[in-house]
Amino acid sequence: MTGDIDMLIETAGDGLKNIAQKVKNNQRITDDECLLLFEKGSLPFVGALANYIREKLHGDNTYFNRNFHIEPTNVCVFSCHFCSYSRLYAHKEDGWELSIDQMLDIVKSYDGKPITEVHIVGGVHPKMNMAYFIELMQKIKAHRPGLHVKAFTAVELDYMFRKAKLTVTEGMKQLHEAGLDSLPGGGAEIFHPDIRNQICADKVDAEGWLAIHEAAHNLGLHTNATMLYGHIEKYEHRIDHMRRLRELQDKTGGFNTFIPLKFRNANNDMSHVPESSITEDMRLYAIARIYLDNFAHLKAYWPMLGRQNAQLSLSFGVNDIDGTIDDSTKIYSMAGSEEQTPAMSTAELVALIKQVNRKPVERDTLYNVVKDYSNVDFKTIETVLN
Ligand code: V47
Ligand code: SF4
Repeated sequence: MTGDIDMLIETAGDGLKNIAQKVKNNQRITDDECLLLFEKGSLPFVGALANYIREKLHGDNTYFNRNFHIEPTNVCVFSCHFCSYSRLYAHKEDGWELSIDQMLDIVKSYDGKPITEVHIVGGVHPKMNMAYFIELMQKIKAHRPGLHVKAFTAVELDYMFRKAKLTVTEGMKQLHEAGLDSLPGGGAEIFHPDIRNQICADKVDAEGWLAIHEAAHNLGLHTNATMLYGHIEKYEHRIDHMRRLRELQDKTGGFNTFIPLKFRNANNDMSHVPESSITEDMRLYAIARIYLDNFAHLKAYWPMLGRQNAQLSLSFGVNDIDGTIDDSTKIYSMAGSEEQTPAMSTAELVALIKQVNRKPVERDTLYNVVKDYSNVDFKTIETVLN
């Protein structure tokens, strides 16, 4: 591994040589250096550096978890141009809204199954308020206290807290007491106002998103961070986005993982914008791994990227491919992602990771190891699959 990086340092051009040397010395790269990577770093160059970091941090370990999603509604008061999923009314077209009992029934359908997390996010429904979600949290916890509840993007929370006239800290405290354990990373999109105002002008801004995550971190909750990339943003906007995340992480240490989300262009107002290439996707993963030196984990969300590209990403800095999920998540299938019914069994996930010679490790939401599958015989897994 050290040999490989020495070779990169020797053969790279001037600016890139310094970056490779910094990576070897465990030093942070600057925004200008990050821009140089985006503009001049070849796929093999950034890939090798990112893989060096990935293997130093995690060896071959590749994490996944066993989770399921609940999407309470796709009715949404906002109108993000990239969104293929939201509807104005539940009773028209393919809109839906779930009652608390319907959501509880989904939770109950996993009784007896070794699931560790439920991921709850959806549209911002004008009638689903704090009281509604507090009751939902309490009922889920009463039914299955050990289930980790990762729920609500900062966009949903901002709307809920403002409507309830609560400060961010007070609102977060109330939800936490009711059973909320951590926050997913959605709603971040691109922080820079020049882009944000063009793609999702009416929802919470960068400062609001970051304040909500900071308040969660201060209460001891961990959260994730995403970035919706590959549409109208420039490299500078990606760097600005990651810089804000790196700064907050320096302050709180509360982020678990960074999840780049590739823009998919089916059935939305931005269908004329071409999607990024796989090469650009892999370069982005690698550069994010190099730049975000204070994030322990980098996740590729396989339902969005597709299984084979998720496998590929494991050589470009990614060490987590999310979970088993199930087919209840519609936000990506409606935007034209590879996976129309995203579901993978544990055996399939393990096989996918082993196929590219990495070690599958089941984790919980907070990255505690649940089970190491590295010594489970591949043939046994294939037998399970066939
Ligand atoms: O914020 C919406 C994205 C996000 C499109 O924290 C789109 O573990 C691509 O954040 N093309 C919500 N992306 C989902 C999310 C998430 C997903 C998986 C895991 C975690 C986690 C968080 O979905 C939105 C938006 O950025 N999105 N439309 C689209 N057309
Ligand atoms: Fe609503 Fe989220 Fe879609 Fe924006 S991305 S319109 S906030 S559901």
